[in-house]
Amino acid sequence: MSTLRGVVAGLPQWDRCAVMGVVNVTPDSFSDGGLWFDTGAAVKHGLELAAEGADLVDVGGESTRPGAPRVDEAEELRRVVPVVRGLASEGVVVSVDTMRASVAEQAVAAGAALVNDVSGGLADPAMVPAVADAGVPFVVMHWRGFSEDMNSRAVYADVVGEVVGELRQRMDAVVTGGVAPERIVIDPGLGFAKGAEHDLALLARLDALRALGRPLLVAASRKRFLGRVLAGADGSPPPARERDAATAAVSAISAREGAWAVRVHEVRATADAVRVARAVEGAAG
Ligand code: PMM
Repeated sequence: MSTLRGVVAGLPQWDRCAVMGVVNVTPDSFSDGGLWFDTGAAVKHGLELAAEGADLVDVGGESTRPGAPRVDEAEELRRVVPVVRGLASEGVVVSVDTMRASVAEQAVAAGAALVNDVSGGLADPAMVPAVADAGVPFVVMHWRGFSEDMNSRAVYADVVGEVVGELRQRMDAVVTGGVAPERIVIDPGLGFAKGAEHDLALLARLDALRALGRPLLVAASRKRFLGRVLAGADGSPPPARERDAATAAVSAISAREGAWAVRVHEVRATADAVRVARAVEGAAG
């Protein structure tokens, strides 16, 4: 089974697709902004996600919704570090969602086991050396620029080929920068400089991403492309918080296609989905 999904050095090994629950300590994330903005509420929510079946909890302090402005460094540290410390001290495997080396370093010092950088190390030149020094796993996501203007970069002749090629370049650069290859996780970056048709094309070809040879994280939760898929006859998408059943469907598909982990806001349904996928896998012998 581990050959199907791959192994990430420095993290526990699960016998199925892992579930990463999301805690956004932000006032403005697109689906849950403001809900867990206070440290105590954020830690409580992370513990609830773990109790519901999250194998890892991803803590972020900067919204990356399309058009979002950047948060200031001191504010990001203030949001993220105490939540990471609170969850790690309770035994939760914590991932820190940040584009800043300083936040990654302080989060690792507070107990984070994984650095999840949506820019794949491009936003902050100090990130790759910091992760290499810390010796922790690193999520390298496909990224073409900051959220403020990323939609204008959603131009592809061959989205699967271009995303795979750009991710390969980032993986090479990250390894050259000193991060051990066995600590790298890759991620197609659904919704980042991508339209709905691009996200769906990537989900249809997870095999091409897996061929990069590293464990694959799929983060589809509540994203715009699901709004498009679920839109009513008048074309209006359901609100983000009504996309959880669709998210769990993507989790089942991703798990069946060999994803190492799925990143979701609502854990319960996805925890079931990955277990069903595991059971079907087991029945195939
Ligand atoms: N998407 C968001 C935030 N962090 N991390 C990874 N690795 N991959 C993603 O696709 C990703 C991410 C944006 O979604 P949110 O605002 O709902 O957290």
